[in-house]
Amino acid sequence: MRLDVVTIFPEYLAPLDLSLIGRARAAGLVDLRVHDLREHTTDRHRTVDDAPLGGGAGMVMRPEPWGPALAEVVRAGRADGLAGPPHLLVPSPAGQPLTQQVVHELAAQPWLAFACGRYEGVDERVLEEAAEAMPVTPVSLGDYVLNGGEVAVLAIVEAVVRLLPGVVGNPASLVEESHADGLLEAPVYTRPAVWQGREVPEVLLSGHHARIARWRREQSLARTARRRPDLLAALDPAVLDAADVAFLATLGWHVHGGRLSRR
Ligand code: 6GU
Repeated sequence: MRLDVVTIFPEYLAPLDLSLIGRARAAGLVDLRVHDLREHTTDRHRTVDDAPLGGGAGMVMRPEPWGPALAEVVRAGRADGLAGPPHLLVPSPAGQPLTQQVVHELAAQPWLAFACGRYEGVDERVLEEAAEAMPVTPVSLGDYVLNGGEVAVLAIVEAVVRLLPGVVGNPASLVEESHADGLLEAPVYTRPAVWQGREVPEVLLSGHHARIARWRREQSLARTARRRPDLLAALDPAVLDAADVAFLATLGWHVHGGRLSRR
């Protein structure tokens, strides 16, 4: 997978040399390139921002350097034999929420590019113009505000790259984790069986695989009901078996009109 990141702070992306992502890059599974937007400024002060037209607080990223910066990303990818264009992601608190489902869709793409905004955001015409040449998706990590897109890109790249074949050592771990099936995962434990007087749930030491699977399933349902009732309400009841439905009823959740709800 090819990844291009355009930013005014290339150093912010340094952690992508580390750990699992760093190894995936070294192994040639991902070709990640970071580009400095300021290389595409033409004025003496290498200005990338200006005041918002119409007034308001903060600064907006000027459009001028973005055209050539994105054109250079596309040109270089083509020269490297990519059947372009890339899918351009624009991190923004005003973007569409990034979910594990979206992450899976992104992991299936051959080429992603990221336009990191700082300040109050990027002049909207940059996105309009880019959208004539490539798919453009503003994405958000959640309902809070970061100072710029760089930290979001770190998160998005990690979420996507770990799904690529060969990156995570044991692919089974991707199936059991939170959000794989629309639920939060059950709590996990390791040795020692007693720590600070606290015991690991006895069922996990029983060796009884069916009982363990049922316990984990119920922990997963109960935790999701408590922490993320929105996920439970969005779940397709078709993924529930009779034991799930009976357990959820003990928590006050019932299937009604093809949906789960708490009554
Ligand atoms: Cl993707 N970018 C910024 N700047 N702030 C955010 C965000 C993204 N997601 C949540 N807050």
